[in-house]
Amino acid sequence: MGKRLPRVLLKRGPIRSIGVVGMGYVGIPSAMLFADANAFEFVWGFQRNSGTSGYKIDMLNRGENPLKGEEPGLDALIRKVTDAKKFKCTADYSKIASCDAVTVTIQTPFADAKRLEPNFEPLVAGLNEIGTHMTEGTLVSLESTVTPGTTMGLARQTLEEASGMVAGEDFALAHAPERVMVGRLIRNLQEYDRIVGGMDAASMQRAVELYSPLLTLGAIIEMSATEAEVTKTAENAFRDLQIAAANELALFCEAIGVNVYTVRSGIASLKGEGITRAVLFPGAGVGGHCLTKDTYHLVRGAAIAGRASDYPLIDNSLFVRARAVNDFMPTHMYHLTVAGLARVRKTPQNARIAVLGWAFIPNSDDARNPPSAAFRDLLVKSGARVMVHDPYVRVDAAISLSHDLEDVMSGADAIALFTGHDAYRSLDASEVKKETGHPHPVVVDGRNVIDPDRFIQSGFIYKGIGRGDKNDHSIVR
Ligand code: SAJ
Repeated sequence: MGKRLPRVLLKRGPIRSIGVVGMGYVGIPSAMLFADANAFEFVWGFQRNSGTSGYKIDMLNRGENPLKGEEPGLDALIRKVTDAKKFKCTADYSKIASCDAVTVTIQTPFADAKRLEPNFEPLVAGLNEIGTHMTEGTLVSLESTVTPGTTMGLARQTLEEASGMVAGEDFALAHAPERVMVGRLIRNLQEYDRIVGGMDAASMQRAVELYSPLLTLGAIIEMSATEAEVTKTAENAFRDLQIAAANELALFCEAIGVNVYTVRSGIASLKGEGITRAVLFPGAGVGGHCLTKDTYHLVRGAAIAGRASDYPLIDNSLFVRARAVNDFMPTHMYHLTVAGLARVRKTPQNARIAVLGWAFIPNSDDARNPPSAAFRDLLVKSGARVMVHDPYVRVDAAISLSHDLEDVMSGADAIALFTGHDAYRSLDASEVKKETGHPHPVVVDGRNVIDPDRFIQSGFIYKGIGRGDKNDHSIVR
């Protein structure tokens, strides 16, 4: 740790003004919570005035919430802190000069996950702006999910080059990954433990001063910046791995003709001191913005660290294998659909297929990396006509996405359930069959939302992920 930084921070005094760079799902709620904290005087929200997201600047300054979907407490909080003149959104990065602490909440998608190529461009652009305008004694805290080694590598270099200052001497640097989830952004920021990775003791102390006022139930967990990066990416890689294990078990149960859900509850009955079997749920695939990329960030970390070790090469990584299992599930849904159609001597060619669910999680409009997309593409390639329904996602002619469920199911030779929206749990088998107009339509359940026997008794050809006990049922004429 540099000797100079503690003195510089002492001279600067306590954190009073904060800058949050990137007004998205992470930046907006955290900026509002910082602004609402008595410990701080003012918060600048920085947003590039780009064609796609510049509109957020005026919305936020009018006290309006630019995020879609239900976020309890957020609308009121935005109005409260803007009325109290404790928050302002701007595209003018020079205001960073007045910030004692700057948090970076810029997205880090993968340009090409298969080649492990992340797109760090927006992040580097943001870091350059911060470096250009920040002043001595500023704390920069990276919240974006990054490849382990980025904070102490790329981020540190970019900030030092742009500012002409030295991290750990002239300014403090930390990584404090976000754990927000759509639908509970505010609650998560207040109640989840906060991993804080300072590059040195002074940076750590400064970051603890910044984040402590946000926490109600959550506690601060201190570690190094790189350990914080590994924690964040690994916690999602582990979730993806657990889902992949459930998916592989489901495929196995189909292969030997048993019900995976019976097996799952059997496994879950093994309880006791220190015994865990977190069997998650098999399904039609893994979508979203976190699990689909964080494994690749994690694994890439070993490559850029460049240390000789026994760590498996990328294609041997268990985590990357798990990604492949989860990415196979939409293809498995396609195979189940083809097998179902074959039972009534149909093929996907010219068939009309209804996809129920485009959002990647139930009862949400979040359609980032939807597993349904891969399924739809396979069917279109096989000459099928695909209609999509989702009650939450915006209507989209390009993928024939409609909010009219009857219309989407009308004439369908097969219906594939991709998202576990509550609306689909109450589908009435005979009603649905009437909508399709076929004596033996196919139904493929990717999220265990319907009762197989009800649909089989109504004359459907049923296929379900993990339902080896039902998938070869006799057809009820
Ligand atoms: N999924 C399954 N089986 C399961 C659980 C999920 O197939 O048992 C699928 C979902 O259908 C979805 C995908 O996986 O397509 C991702 O679902 P998710 O519940 O993991 O939701 P995410 O992607 O929003 O994950 C976020 C993560 N949060 C952060 O990165 C801050 C993750 O760490 C959380 O564990 C997760 O939310 C959560 O638990 O809600």
